[in-house]
Amino acid sequence: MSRVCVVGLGYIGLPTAAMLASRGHEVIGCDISDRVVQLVNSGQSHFREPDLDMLLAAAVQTGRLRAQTRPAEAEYFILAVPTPFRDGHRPDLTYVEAAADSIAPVLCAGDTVILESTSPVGTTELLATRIAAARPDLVMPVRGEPAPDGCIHLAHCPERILPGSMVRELVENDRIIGGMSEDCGPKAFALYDSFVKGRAFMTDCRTAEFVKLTENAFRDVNIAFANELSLICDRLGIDVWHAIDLANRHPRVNILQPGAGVGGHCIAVDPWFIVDSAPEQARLIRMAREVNDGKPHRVVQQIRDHAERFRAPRVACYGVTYKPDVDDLRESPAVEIVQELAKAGDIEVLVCDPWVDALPPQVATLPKVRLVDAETARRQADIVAFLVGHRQFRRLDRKLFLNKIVVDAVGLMSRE
Ligand code: SAJ
Repeated sequence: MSRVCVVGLGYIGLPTAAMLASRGHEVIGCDISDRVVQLVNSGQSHFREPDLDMLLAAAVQTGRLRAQTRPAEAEYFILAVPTPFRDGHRPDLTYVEAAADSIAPVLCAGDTVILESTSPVGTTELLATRIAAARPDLVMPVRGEPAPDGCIHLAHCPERILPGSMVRELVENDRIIGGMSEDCGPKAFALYDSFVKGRAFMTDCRTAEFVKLTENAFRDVNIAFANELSLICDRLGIDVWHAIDLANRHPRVNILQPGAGVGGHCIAVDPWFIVDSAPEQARLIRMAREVNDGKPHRVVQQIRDHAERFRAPRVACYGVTYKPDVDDLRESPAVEIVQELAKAGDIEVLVCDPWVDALPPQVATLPKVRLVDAETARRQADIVAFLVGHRQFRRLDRKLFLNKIVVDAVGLMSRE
């Protein structure tokens, strides 16, 4: 068993830390937030995720996981920090740099540093340069060359787990391990081997970085195709859900589902890293981002068109999270829709979502937005907008909405 320091106790770092502890490793979890550190040390998660609470409580109770605000000495370091973008969709690597700076003082010869954050191509090398600058006494591997004796081992092992199924996918998914040099991959693999049942595939760090970005760009492009079909079907008066269902009866067709837009902190972000690194070549990937980013505005327009006929329109928005059956609000297109609707001040917006117990901060201070239960929303609204297909909404009796104007961005009224 090893001593592992996990830097960043967010959506990826926390389940990973708890999982490692459950397999007998001694885990130090680090986070810059005192609140997160305190919660974790009391065995609680700061977000809802099936099976995580149990895993985490056990990890803390057994003393195998403890959280603190600074990294400590360990044989393995896993960096799971955010990699957002800044203005102009340029990658913002300040969290990776800060994580590198924070571990540098406690690194010892022979340690292994694994970057799990989804990163633009070249980030693992940047990490090496950053650590080398802070610790000139340490030997760093050079990409494509054999690792020198006693060097720091560096690898990119991108996370791939799906919010809502994280604990299961952490164990079952195959992993890509991209070593800085050939000897780095097996070092990282030894740690993952203790809990991953899926297969591990070795490659170099640049390929691993690219593969992860490709996975999310693939999904984004495919969702954009479905969203584009929804715009075309609106124009042609065809039920897009029914049309997709029928098209998917073809053995080689598998169209995804249109929605209110693409949210979350991955698919709406990562494809931009590819566009940023190869702007002239990544035309389809950029276009998919634009189609998906345009979808919330289209939904707002549909609602506004209906609202015109009311003097004081009331719109019920069903769902504000970024996707069904999670409490995660990051980059949520539904929040964007509520915000855009409410900003003009002429529409009253009733928000209902069984997964949240407070209005998202972006809309909480807007004057005409209220959080209500689903039944109140239905009774009081002139227009009902289905924005997220939560399971609680899928169970709603469609007959109750027959006398309402419905804008159904997620096909709740069309599905069998
Ligand atoms: N969505 C649609 N239509 C669909 C599927 C999804 O509109 O048919 C929307 C969702 O409502 C949501 C967004 O797309 O707003 C993204 O949801 P998602 O479930 O497709 O993906 P994420 O962002 O929750 O997680 C993704 C996963 N990547 C892939 O499936 C390729 C996950 O495995 C990654 O670990 C994660 O990104 C990440 O962290 O990168």
